[in-house]
Amino acid sequence: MNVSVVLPTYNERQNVGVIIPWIFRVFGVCGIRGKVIVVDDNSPDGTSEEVERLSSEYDILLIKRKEKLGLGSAYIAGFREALKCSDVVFEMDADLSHSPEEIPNFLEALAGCDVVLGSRYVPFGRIENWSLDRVVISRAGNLIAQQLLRLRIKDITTGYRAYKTQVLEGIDLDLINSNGYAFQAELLYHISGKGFHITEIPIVFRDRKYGESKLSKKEIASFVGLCLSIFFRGLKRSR
Ligand SMILES: Nc1nc2c(ncn2[C@@H]2O[C@H](COP(=O)(O)OP(=O)(O)OP(=O)(O)O)[C@@H](O)[C@H]2O)c(=O)[nH]1
Ligand SMILES: [Mg+2]
Repeated sequence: MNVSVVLPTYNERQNVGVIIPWIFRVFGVCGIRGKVIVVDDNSPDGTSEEVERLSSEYDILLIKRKEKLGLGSAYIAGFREALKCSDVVFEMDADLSHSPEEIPNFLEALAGCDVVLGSRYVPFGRIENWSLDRVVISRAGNLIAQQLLRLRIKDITTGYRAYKTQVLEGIDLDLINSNGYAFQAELLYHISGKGFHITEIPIVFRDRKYGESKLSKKEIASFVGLCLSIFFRGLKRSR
């Protein structure tokens, strides 16, 4: 089984130096044949130079984009490459909020379903060190998405996920409109519409130590806008 981990990065120089070797350590211990696909948007802090340095040691594909084009389109660019060479595709934040140690748990759960979501909001899932306002924004975002998209999923906005390749092949990625954080919810909406089996497993989410969050008010507004537009108008789903 070939596994790809897609890591979108914007100003994550310090974090990639830790997370990439850590992912490959887990691959080694668990006997996983895997590669990391980094999608970097010309980070001014030199993230891509650090990734290039690491690629002399590890199996990394670096996709360099010219400017900050958004999280959603970064994932789609990474998925398109991953689909050429993988059976399983992971999404993971590069900022160490998601622990690579949990990769084997995702693979175990994936044996019985099509998509595994790393959930902060199922029993034994939790968040460490987040400020109250971040918890409230995340909880509210999930509540809004659950109601408006009619998804019975506890953590719709999680960015730690594993997909069987056929799931991403079965979705028309060109139909996804959201380019920012709303991408996660919109992709799940399409996946659940196709009837794929989605499972949530608990994860521990830790606040980033280095670098800054890219979650802006504009991103929050476009997330709410996506949920409302699906609720009122529906969205064309892939067939
Ligand atoms: N390529 C690319 N990566 C991005 C972009 N925006 C965010 N990312 C990356 O996507 C991942 C998640 O973004 P974060 O800023 O950590 O956002 P978050 O995890 O939702 O929020 P925090 O908990 O506050 O960090 C990180 O690895 C970011 O570097 C973007 O426009 N382009
Ligand atoms: Mg983060």
